[in-house]
Amino acid sequence: DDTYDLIVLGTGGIGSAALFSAASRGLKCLGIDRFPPAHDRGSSHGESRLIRLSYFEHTDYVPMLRRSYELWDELDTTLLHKTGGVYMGPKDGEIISGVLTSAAQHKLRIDKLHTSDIPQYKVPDDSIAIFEPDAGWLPVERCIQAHLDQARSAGAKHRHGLNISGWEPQGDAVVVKTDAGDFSAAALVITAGPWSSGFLPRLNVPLRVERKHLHWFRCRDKRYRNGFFYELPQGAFYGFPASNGRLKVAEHSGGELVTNPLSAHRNPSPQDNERIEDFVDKYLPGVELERLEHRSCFYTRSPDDDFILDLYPGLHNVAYTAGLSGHGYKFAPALGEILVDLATGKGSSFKIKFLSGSRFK
Ligand code: PYC
Repeated sequence: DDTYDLIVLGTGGIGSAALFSAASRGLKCLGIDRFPPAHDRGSSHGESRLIRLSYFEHTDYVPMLRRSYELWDELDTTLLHKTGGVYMGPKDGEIISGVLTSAAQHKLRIDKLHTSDIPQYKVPDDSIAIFEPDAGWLPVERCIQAHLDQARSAGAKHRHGLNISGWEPQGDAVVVKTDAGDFSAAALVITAGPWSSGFLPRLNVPLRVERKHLHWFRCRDKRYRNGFFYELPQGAFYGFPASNGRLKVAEHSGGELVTNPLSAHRNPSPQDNERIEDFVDKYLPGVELERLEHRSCFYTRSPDDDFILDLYPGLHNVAYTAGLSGHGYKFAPALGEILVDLATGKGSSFKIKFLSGSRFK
């Protein structure tokens, strides 16, 4: 029978978590995706994602992050690597002032560092460094696989390799149309990443898909044990603890606009390479300028870089998130839970008004 309590359209980073949340509450649910689990065509691949609690982007993300920390541990205690994170930037810059504001409002643990404590990171003269012990990283592909495996163990169906042509409300239900037939459910969660605009015609908010480059440089220096995030005049850069003689580093800012994520080329331009090499050269003195690997992924940016998380206009049983703007993966379990709550009429106990789809009007 192809009728479900809930369907998840798109089982990448966030959809896999929504499917798990739905299945673990005993809902009869189906996840559908065009690509196989933990694929590299969207925004949730490339070994690792940062997780941080003292959130500089907005203080209202913090309660959702606390919930995510709990849920990551419930899913599998080996996923979240709490290595601590170092933030570096001007005192009144976006990152440092945002971290301090969130820490003060939510009473979070942070420590000011002396730049001499962290010689492996070069801190510009006008900047300060803050350590957050609760920050760390997540092995993104393993996390997606864990959500899907545990969703299936709890009874969810998962189908990939299906082209989804669209969805529509039909009476009280919602029908998802695919090249393998139609599937119907009482509720729908849409988590389509860079393909969101095509599945959310009534959202009417421009989403910009940008290509971002991930680089792994040789690093034999054992002092790189933390996640890190730099705000510099030339842009924002971040990276991970070194492991197996490699350190992953990337630029959060910049990136080319992409019109079709499926056909977009994946290569860094000479300028992309120059920017990352210049960053590594100037700010990570123990990292060697030998690049061992490169991959690319996409950010889907909302107009203000905050997530969009809401019910679909005019429907009480269709919830979506889109425009996670390159900082969403760490929230996956909390977002999955909130999306299922919204689509099943429970509302949310989190403050999510600042993420509403109508805030741009
Ligand atoms: O959310 O921490 C983050 C992040 C860093 C770079 C991209 N996203």
